[in-house]
Amino acid sequence: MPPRIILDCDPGHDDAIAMLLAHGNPDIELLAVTTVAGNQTLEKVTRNALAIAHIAGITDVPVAAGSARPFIRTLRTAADIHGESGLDGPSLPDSALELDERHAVDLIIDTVMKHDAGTVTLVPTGPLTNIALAVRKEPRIADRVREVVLMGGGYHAGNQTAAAEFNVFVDPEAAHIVFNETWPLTMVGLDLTHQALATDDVTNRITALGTGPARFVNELLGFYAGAHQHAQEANFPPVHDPCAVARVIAPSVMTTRRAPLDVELSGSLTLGMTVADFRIPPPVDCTTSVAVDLDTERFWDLVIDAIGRIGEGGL
Ligand code: PIR
Ligand code: CA
Repeated sequence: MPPRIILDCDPGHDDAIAMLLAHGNPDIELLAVTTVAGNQTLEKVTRNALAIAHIAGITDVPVAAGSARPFIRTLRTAADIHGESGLDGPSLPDSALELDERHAVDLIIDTVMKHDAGTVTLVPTGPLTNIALAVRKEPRIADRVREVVLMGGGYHAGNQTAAAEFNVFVDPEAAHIVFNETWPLTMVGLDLTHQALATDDVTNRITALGTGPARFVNELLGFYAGAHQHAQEANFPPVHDPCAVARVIAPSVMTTRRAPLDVELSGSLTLGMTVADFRIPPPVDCTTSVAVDLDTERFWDLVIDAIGRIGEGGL
């Protein structure tokens, strides 16, 4: 049976590509898409999620809106990278799809509880507000999910501050809850995702697919690359979020290292930093890991193959 995931996201250019990978790859089952404020406001990222689902023809997967702000802190968005809409670049269709009526937290809980224990993996690619709320509301999900494979954090440098990655920095208290739960957790952080660069070869291969969804992805990557060029003087932008999905589809696409993890909540320079304890050996009961090395070629093969399989998408 293919692994099943719930994608909790804040689309977001790379979140959009994570959705396409999860939908187009035959070796994973996308059970639900839930949204959280992060890259843009909840209203905007939710509209974006529905537009992406429309373009890709994701019609049989519930999409639910979740938390509009972090637990304690004021919402910070990433408009410098993702634009005013959260998904600047392509023109977005008015989606023919409707939102699930449930709050994202309830959709996550319902989905995990109705499937067999150990079969559902949570894949958060935005701030961790919904996931933290879900496990507080229904603590039984901690034993029931197979694993949490999240894009966030890093063990070597930040992107929002010197020490902190955006998703963790936006809602560090939520991240603290998620990282300290009993569920197995893999942190696919910046150390890994900065190996997933959208090079010219990647965009050329996507262009060659010649489909509507492929054009959509390249319009996304065009804006996203320009924003990184402007903000960070980076030649090719890191495409973070599909890395977490790829890890669930094909675990050997990256190497990982077991290490205890925690989230800094009080440092004046290090708020939102994820701290990995690399002293060896790791404690025998350690169930957290960090992603280290990406098989870049295989990763892009997975992404491009999935976009190809979506064909013209649509409804
Ligand atoms: C935020 C992001 C990406 C780049 C910047 N500079 C800020 C978003 C992506 O959607 C990804 O989930 C994560 N947050 C990377 O920090
Ligand atoms: Ca994201």
